Amino acid sequence: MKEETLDYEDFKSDLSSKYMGRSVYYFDSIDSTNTKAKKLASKGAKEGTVIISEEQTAGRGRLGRSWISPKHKGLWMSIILRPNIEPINAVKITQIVAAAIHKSINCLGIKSLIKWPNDIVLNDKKLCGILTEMNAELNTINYVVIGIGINVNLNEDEIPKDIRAIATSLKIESKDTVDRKALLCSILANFEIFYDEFLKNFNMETALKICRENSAILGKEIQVIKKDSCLCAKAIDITNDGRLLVEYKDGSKEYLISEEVSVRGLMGYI
Ligand code: BT5
Repeated sequence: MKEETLDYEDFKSDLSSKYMGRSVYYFDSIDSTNTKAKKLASKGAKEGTVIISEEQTAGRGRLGRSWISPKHKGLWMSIILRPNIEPINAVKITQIVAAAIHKSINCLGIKSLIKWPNDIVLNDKKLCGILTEMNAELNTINYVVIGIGINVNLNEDEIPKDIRAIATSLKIESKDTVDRKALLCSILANFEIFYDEFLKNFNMETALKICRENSAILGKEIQVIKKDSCLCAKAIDITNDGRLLVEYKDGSKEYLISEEVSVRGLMGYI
């Protein structure tokens, strides 16, 4: 049986967005869609351009970590954005993307949660990771690349043993194969709506509401992992500008910025 593919011709008739995903670079295999997106963005690729690949041979996570991306099993893609905002505000886009992905997954009847800053989780395991990268001058953004990796139809034996305890897929959890094309179109459409709302008046209320109401960590004890430290804290709130407010055991509070930290539950991944 021929594998379902994610070339633009395969999904354009199902896509309702105006510009998100209307210019698509499609690959059967690539090292990393984010790396390719950055190259294309620096050559002038326009806002909403999507780079999508059936597999990645060197998929990247944050802080030099790797992202496994087996062929035809997931959504491995990057979106090029050119927001006219201060560079400091670019991190907010990660929350907007997370909300859009969450909404699309929920529409499938699958109840995922958002783990600030960049994961979507299901049954305490990671289903999706977001990697936001930016090229900017002091006051202007040249481009932002949003990398999205969603484990869609991986079977358990297709997840490497060393991350099997912390990773899952939509298929594993729902016990059903999921239509990647429909999910892709839904994410692009939802993201365009939230992103436009954000650009119009810096309003990310809809996205933040989704992130707060479906948070995997708010109200819970978590570990705040920085370069040289790991402290226990309670996750209190996600602020209007997308930072995580935590309270440490000694009563002191801190607003965390996504690039600086990882958070974990006290027991296992969440
Ligand atoms: C992330 O990093 O979660 C961001 C992942 C972004 C991947 C997309 S795919 C398309 C685009 N092109 C790229 O090259 N990247 C983006 P981080 O929070 O650092 O999590 C990475 C960690 O997640 C790894 O160290 C593993 O423990 C785990 N991991 C690796 N592959 C995974 C997978 N497929 N599913 C779940 N967990 C995974």
